[in-house]
Amino acid sequence: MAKPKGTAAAASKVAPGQGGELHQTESDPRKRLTTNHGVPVSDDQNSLKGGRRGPTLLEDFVLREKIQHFDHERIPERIVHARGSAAHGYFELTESLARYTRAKVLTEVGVKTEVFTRFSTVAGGAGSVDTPRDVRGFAVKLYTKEGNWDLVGNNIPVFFIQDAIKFPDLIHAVKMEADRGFPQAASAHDTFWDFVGLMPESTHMIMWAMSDRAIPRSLRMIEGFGVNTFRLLNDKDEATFVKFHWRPKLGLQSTLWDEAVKIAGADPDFHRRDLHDAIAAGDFPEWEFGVQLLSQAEADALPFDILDATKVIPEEMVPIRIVGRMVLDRNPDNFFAETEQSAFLPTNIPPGIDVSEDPLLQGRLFSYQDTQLSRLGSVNFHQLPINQAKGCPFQNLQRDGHMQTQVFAGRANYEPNSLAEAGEEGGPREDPKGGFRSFAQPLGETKVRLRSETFADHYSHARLFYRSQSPIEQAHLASAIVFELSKVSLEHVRIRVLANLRNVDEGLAKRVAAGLAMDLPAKSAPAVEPEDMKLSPALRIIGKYPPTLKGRAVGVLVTDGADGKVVDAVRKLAEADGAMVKIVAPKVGGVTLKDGTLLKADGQLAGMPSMIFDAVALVLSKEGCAQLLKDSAAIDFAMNAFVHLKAIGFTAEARPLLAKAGVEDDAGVVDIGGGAKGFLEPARTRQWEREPKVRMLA
Ligand code: HDE
Repeated sequence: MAKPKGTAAAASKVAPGQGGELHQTESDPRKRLTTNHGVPVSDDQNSLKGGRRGPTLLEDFVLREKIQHFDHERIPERIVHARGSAAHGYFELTESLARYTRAKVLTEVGVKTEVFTRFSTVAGGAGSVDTPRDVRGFAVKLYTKEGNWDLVGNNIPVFFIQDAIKFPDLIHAVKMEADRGFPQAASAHDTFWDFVGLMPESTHMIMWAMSDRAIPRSLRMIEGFGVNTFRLLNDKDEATFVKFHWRPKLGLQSTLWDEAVKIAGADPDFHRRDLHDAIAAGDFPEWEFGVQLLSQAEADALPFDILDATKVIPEEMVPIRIVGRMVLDRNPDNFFAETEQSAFLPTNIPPGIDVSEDPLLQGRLFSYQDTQLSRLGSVNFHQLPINQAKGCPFQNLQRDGHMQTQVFAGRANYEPNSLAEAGEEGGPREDPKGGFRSFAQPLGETKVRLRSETFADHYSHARLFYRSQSPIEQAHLASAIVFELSKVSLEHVRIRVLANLRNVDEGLAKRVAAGLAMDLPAKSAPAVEPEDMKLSPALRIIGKYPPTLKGRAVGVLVTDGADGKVVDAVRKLAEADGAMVKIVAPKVGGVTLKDGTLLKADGQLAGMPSMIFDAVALVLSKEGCAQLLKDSAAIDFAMNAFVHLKAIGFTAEARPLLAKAGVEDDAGVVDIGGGAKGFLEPARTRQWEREPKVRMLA
């Protein structure tokens, strides 16, 4: 190989891109590139070599430091809830709970408390997609004046298991199978359903996980629940049981299964992008904060045990009191430093809030503190900026450890001490009155390793959930179980699940068996016969979101020669109702409209399929439509909008495309050539009555 010509000095100046203008020398010390130890760097483009074409020298500490730091950039991902998206915001109390608690965050009306909220999927890895069928984590860190309060919840109010000792088994079963390393971010496989079939206590949670709640439309449209029962403690140390709730202002909304699967391909970051973009656009997501409060006597009177996290307290039984709100109004500046390094601990509770004896919660009290050590690598993880107690300083006599960032002055690192008597700083002291106190729960029972008999009913609440759903939701739920069990290769596992389902609802078991083309097996024997509870319509999704386009997206597909007036009319109408409108065109540069003006596109057709919109409009010219008939992306655009039960507005020129995509006329397919008004009503909701025409449900 011929040596390049030129002198060594000339060669050393050649930067990637040749221009060198982005790599100018910086003499201002505040802007100068340095090593981690502050040594200014003269050349960030070339390593130090033994000659122009010679080997790189070990001496090159600039190169070594840069590469070494890069080599160690990744830290272990969370063992569960690895994939997450987060935002900053504030919590504001609207009604004081002073009668029940002395926690200032719940007594000082109008005071804004800074929060950091992280949403997550549970089973998938950090790089998995946003829309699998899964529970969503809903973890809120409130930086209160009395220390951080981490309300580490989910979007489903119950859980799979009753005792923390089963958590590693549950997670091993649901994650990718141990020998083959798949499936990723999916519960539809042998080991998960094997565990479920053998653990009837998971049945209630399975109903929720198979419902459309597990395939949310947006993180801005999920509910949040503290799940475990906590206590509030007032000034007199009197206790009240409490369940915590978050309610999205945009209403609870979901996708359809076929849609969620296709979104995963179209935009794996669908939820992360949606949250980020909404906040960036100033459309801040908001939740109401609510509590269900119960005295000991009220808890004792319930026909189930509130310490059992597989049970829900229907709001028809104990109403939810809305006492505050949370607004997320700022995106993180740095994903790693904030979203990734945030550490949530159910043990972070200010004075006036306390845990209960729920055996699931009790295990969590250990796990979260512990797991940070392998993930963040140091007992000082609370000193990371995102985890610091910002509302009040932390001060104690714990010292040193890996990555200690504090410089503690003085000798007071033990207590009691009398250093103050000699004029030295004596250090912080305990506060018996204002400090955290645990509820004086009388114990005094014999040590046992068993499950309370009050936890034995595994089916009444599953039945309550299933029977409380609307017919559409019941069909979706049954179909979800059919889908998941169809991916289970072990027949005995499917049979066991079916046998358990008969305890929930015979109709459900029959539907699932028919969907699998399997015989219905004998009913499994429940530990306790389930009871019929009063149905709870509040457990439904349908009807829980207002008919509005607020927070949703409308996609307008256009071609050259399209009528700009129709595009404008759709945009005006949808934006006035709160929607974000995106122009989709065959080419990203945009289209030339009928009147000769250029309309810029927000995205190209193949990259902006209709799955990512809540309603679509097809504003085409005759020639444009003729072109699109040859493009499967265009046909899919219309077909998917139709089968995902979305409103489709169209101009007459788009008719051939609709026909080719199999779109049939119904109330949601609206001619907007003469005016867009008729498009609004159907666009605000899904066309449920269309579903039987486009999908075979169980
Ligand atoms: Fe978690 N869970 N969990 N979990 N959990 C974790 O902690 C655990 C449970 C929840 O955005 C881990 O920091 C046990 C219920 C959320 O960073 C780990 C048990 C609920 C997040 C852990 C449960 C949750 C986690 C992994 C059964 C709803 C993400 C990383 C006893 C109330 C927080 C971490 C974030 C994360 C343990 C059950 C919610 C391993 C042992 C029930 C939202 O500590």
